[in-house]
Amino acid sequence: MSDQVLERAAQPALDIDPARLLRRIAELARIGADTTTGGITREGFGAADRTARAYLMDEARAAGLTTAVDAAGNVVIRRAAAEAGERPALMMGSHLDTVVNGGRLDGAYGVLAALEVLQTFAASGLEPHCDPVAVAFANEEGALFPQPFWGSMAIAGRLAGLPREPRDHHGRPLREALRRAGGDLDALGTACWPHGSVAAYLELHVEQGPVLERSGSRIGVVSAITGRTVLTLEVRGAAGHSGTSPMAGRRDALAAAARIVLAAEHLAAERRLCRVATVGHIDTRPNTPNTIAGTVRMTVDLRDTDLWRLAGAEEVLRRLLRTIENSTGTEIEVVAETRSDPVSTSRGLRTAIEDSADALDLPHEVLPSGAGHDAQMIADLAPIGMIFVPSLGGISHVPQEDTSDEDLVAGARVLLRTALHVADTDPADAGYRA
Ligand code: HGY
Ligand code: MN
Ligand code: MN
Repeated sequence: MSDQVLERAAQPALDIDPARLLRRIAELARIGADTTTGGITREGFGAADRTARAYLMDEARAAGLTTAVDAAGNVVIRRAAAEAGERPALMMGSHLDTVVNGGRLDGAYGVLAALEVLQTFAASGLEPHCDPVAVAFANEEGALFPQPFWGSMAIAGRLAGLPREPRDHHGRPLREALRRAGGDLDALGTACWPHGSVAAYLELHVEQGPVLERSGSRIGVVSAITGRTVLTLEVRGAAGHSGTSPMAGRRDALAAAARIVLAAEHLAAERRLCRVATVGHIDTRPNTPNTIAGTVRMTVDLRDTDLWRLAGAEEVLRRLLRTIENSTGTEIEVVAETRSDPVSTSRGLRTAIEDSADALDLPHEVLPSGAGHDAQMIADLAPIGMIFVPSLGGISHVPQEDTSDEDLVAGARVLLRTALHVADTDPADAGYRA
């Protein structure tokens, strides 16, 4: 990293404002909070998610920045003076939506740290080679509308991977919910960023696992992000009276679904065909104690950093679905599927992140991400870099998800320094492209 950048980054003016960052994290955590469980629920394009987006845009505008919502519902924040497309963007961001009853940091931390870095840039009067931009990607989790990475897929131009008329888990169309969030399903193509428009993408995120806490590292330098296949299944059987229907001849959709749950677990845990496999969502109808289940809607989430292992596990699972269909007399249909390929981060950006951590005297280590992130979609457009901070207890997607304030601030300082390095490097000779 050039002395000039280091010297400038060391100046107090080029530090984030820790109190402002922590205040915003605390304020945002109140939106969608469940006071009984302590968890946060902001399902993508739901009411709480819209409130969170409005909060972010209010904070950005109060900071003198400009905000826009694209056709996919992504929130894009720029410095007031910057014109879109004038120079390649240094994109930073993450997501505001959460899983059901999730934590306060997954996604939200990265968005607010990106806002903090952008605001610090704007206040510094710097004229960087790249235009720093903060983005809150829409519907990363896919908790309500099962199209995870919706917003980042749109920005990356992966529209073919998105359904024409997306529906939520209850079959309700996305069109109206997207419009209420400021998007427009018919203009989705306008959300795509052209190739060459992004010089680099940086995402700061909580690790969501135990590695950094166990090793004592303060900063994680992400080497690769896991591949992921999510199949949404509809299991159709025959509802009936649980007392008068003989066992022989039943077409019990929930019994078939139970076999699918165990088959998915078995192919990862025992046969080790992929790293992990999870059925996290199951919705049985009519869901009454004395009626045999007629239909079940469920998701199977397969993950691996090796694309071939992931594809092989999916093939075995699909064959098992046919076997379960025959043995239970049900029909099992894959009604939606989303795939995200495993991606590697840019070596140059990993080095820039390591240099930033070293300059701040923060012990760091390189590790893969078992969680998926918007970064793996933006990897279609630009070199990506991901920075992790430790998760207390190594847990996430639960109300207890937490990270110390010191680590939250340290991560944002590493993001700032790395952003300064990238913004100071002429994209034409940017070594981080490797
Ligand atoms: O599920 C994931 O890996 C991420 O939290 N969206
Ligand atoms: Mn998540
Ligand atoms: Mn996340």
